[in-house]
Amino acid sequence: MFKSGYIAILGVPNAGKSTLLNAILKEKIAPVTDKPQTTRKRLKGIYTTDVCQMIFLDTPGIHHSEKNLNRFMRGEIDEAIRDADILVYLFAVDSADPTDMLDLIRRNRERYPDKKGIVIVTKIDLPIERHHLDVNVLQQELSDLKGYPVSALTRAGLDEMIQALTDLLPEGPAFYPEDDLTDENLRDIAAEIIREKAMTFLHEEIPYSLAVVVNEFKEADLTRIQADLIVEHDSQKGMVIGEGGRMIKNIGVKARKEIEALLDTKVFLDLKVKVDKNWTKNPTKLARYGYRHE
Ligand SMILES: Nc1nc2c(ncn2[C@@H]2O[C@H](COP(=O)(O)OP(=O)(O)OP(=O)(O)O)[C@@H](O)[C@H]2O)c(=O)[nH]1
Ligand SMILES: [Mg+2]
Repeated sequence: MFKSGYIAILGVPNAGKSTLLNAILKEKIAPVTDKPQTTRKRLKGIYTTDVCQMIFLDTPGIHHSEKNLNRFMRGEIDEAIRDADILVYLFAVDSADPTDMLDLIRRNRERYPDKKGIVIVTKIDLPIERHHLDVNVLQQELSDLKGYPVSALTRAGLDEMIQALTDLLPEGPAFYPEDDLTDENLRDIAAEIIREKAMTFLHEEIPYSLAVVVNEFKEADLTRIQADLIVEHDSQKGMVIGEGGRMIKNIGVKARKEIEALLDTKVFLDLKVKVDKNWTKNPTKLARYGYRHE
């Protein structure tokens, strides 16, 4: 009996959702930074074994804000919940306040009483003085859900988690070829790699004002990629370019290396910085950068 299904990974910003997905796949397809709100769009990660196929949905972090971009991100979470057979509720040990997650779980239970759920506590590799999560509260509030501790960094507990998910999966066929890791195309993954590197190097509000557009993507022995880094205020442009162009150069070098590893070719990466005023607040502009629901 083969099993298959969709599994949404849900958690607050920075909980470690994307890192967990990359660890499950043993391949980096999801952007990860130390800053919250890295993931903006739902991302499929496909994990296939002899007995099952799990289609994981990495989601943006649960976060309240009335900005249009954040509204889009909340829509992405809602759609992932709707599509999922199993809901993975991810809590990081270093995060003390489970209120947002408990609210989400309550809402999901009312709306989708038949969906299965599982609690995963991650980042257990962190030193004990950084463990602020009150596991007793989770056990009281979520007594009907099984819980598993993991570390995406050391891979501790991952096999047990996969086994628990396998048990919960419904019977069904494989939806994707067994070698596929995602349905995302290389051009979009490259754009996310560039955004990830820019987010990592930049500070304050700039990471949240960035979009990346790939204008040219020609795969060859030397792959040619031209991309624009879009910011939303004139004052941000200079910060992204940096003194003497140093910032944009660093972003380019780091992104190029990772894209070369992904494509297994040499890459020529040309980055430009452009301003599109207040794009995060304007629905038409959001759609231009791929932040729209089909
Ligand atoms: N020590 C430790 N750090 C982790 C672990 N998993 C993730 N992190 C770190 O936590 C930070 C956030 O990780 P992400 O995977 O981007 O978190 P996320 O939940 O996807 O965040 P958003 O996309 O912003 O919602 C990064 O700095 C990761 O390196 C873990 O198991 N152990
Ligand atoms: Mg993420």
